[in-house]
Amino acid sequence: MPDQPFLLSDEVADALAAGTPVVALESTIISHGLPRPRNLEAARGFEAQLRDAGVVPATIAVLDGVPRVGLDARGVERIANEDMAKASIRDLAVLAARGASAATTVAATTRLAALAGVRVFATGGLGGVHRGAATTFDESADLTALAQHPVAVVTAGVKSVLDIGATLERLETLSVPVVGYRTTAFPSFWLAASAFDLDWRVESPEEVAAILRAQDAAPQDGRPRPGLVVANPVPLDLQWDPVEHDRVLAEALRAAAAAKVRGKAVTPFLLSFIVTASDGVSLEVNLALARNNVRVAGEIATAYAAR
Ligand code: PSU
Ligand code: MN
Repeated sequence: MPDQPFLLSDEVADALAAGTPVVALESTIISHGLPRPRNLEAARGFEAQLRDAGVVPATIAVLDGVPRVGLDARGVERIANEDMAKASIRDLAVLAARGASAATTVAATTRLAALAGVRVFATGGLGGVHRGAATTFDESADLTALAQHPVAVVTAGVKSVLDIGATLERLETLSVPVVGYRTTAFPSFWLAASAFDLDWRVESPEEVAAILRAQDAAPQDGRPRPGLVVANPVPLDLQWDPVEHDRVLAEALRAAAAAKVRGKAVTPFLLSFIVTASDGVSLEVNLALARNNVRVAGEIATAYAAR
């Protein structure tokens, strides 16, 4: 068993020591959220996008039992091409004991980023409260992870396959702040808006960095420090056609119910069903919104590092 809870790559360790901006990237979007071979292209693309902006990428995954913050090229290939489990926070110890590999969800990535001292994280869409959660209790650990770790996640809202209203209510209860990035409408992943409005709108990376610094300056009384949700809508001209979106979504929810998909298989099932049922259109939108999140996260990390 490893004697360290996680391993930092040399590149990420050097960046953190030097105060160079770093952005965490999750691996479940690569292993379970995007189809091969576009997933490997995407994983490499997100890293290249950050490097081009002078930001060090920290892609996070568990390889052979060891949580890694920052992967080498081989590690990036492994998360894209190996069949690995999808790991939340609770799975980390089991993986360590078995020496097994897994992609990390937003929850597990948030925790590992926090342990490493990475303050900004880019994902595609945050997990949340599933429809029917009142009876299934299916609520992503992404929400509780953000209540307990000081990491800002840049997300295109949550997928419309979730119960968006309930997700926002839970974030309120959990005291996780949510700000709209140049919007007052909470985005719904493939669409730039949803029916839900936000209290706070920010206009610039500097404004987000100021919120992070204010969080850092808050009294530390032993209570877990919360993160921040930066809701960053897909650009309007790149969003999915709303009519097609509604049609395919309804079909996907019916298919998931018919196939009796449950628990952590629900999100990957819906995403892959929707890619097929939309003839790949949803995939292009998914990649576009993820790139947009990586870009904004890089800008926020840069503003935050410029202290
Ligand atoms: N949203 C996406 N693509 C994804 C995910 C969410 O558009 O791949 C992944 C993220 O890793 C997120 C996880 O943390 O799904 C949530 O899974 P669950 O609903 O089982 O908690
Ligand atoms: Mn779940």
